Amino acid sequence: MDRNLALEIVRVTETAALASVRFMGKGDKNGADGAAVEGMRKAFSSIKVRGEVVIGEGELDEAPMLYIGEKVGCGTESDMEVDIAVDPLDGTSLIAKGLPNAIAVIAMAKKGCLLHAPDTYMKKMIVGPKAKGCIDINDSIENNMTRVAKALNKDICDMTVIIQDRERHDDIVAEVRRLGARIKMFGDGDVATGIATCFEDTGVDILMGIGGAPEGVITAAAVKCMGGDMQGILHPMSEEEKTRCYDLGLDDETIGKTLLLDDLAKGDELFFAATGITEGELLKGAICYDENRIKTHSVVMRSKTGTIRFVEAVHRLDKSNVIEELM
Ligand code: VTB
Ligand code: MG
Ligand code: MG
Repeated sequence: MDRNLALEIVRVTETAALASVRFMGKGDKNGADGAAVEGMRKAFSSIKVRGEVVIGEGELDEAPMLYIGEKVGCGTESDMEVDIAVDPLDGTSLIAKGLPNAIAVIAMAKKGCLLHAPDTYMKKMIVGPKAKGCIDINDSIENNMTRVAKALNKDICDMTVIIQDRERHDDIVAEVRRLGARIKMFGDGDVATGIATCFEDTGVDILMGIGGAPEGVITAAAVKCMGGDMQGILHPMSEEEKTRCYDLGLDDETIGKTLLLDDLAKGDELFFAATGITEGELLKGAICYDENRIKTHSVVMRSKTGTIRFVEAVHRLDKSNVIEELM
């Protein structure tokens, strides 16, 4: 895959962020989400790939744009066929309140390399590169923490576990407290927090808990690029969610299967990009300088070389047709 696609996809997440940041703190989740989706889709039209959305905003009948199965990109016969997974705005409730960690994300891979995850939950365990090979989602928290602590050359009590603040995680929280490790809770957005485990400067060592399955696949693409590790198990929480799994051809056995990093994001032809919308652990948010200029902060990665780039960009609203149309 052309390495420059990495830089192309940053434009896509940047545009989503620019479009949705206007909704910061306005209490309008749907408005912010709609703007991000529209921004992302517009930016896609100039990317030379033959893309198919495998993780998007839902089925055709429920999502007008970036629906699963939608063809995106302006590629022709000679251009690469790719799988695309998007979350134009991960953290709609975050942006609605102006809280940290809302991001626009995209993962792209050679066709067939991203798991077509149903819209349900996923149990996840994620660590950074130093602890690769040390996690087993079916083993106890204590055993996992012991192995990871050893790999990180830390005591368990100096480890920080990042957990989404939900009742469903009460057991995990209690067990981590019993073991004496630190906890950092977050309200929403487990793509940003999952990725944080792979950057030592965030101080976050491991993510545990149940979040969105689509977000899980997107996170896996980034974790792969960074050399970290992740395991997941699909975790439907209602009959309706189970039906969604069956509709995708999954049976009970497959639903309960442990998904390794390579099952989530296969191979070595993966790209990932994220742009901060509100400020976060890893990325600053989109900042409005004046009526014509907004600055964005993004990260873009490519698995083949493992290059991680942080891209700061100042966007001139008066000089870009795409962006101007969105404002
Ligand atoms: C998860 C997580 C997302 O929403 O989907 C979560 O993956 C939903 O959990 O990053 P609840 O149903 O308990 O709210 C996010 O945090 C934001 O979309
Ligand atoms: Mg979203
Ligand atoms: Mg999301």
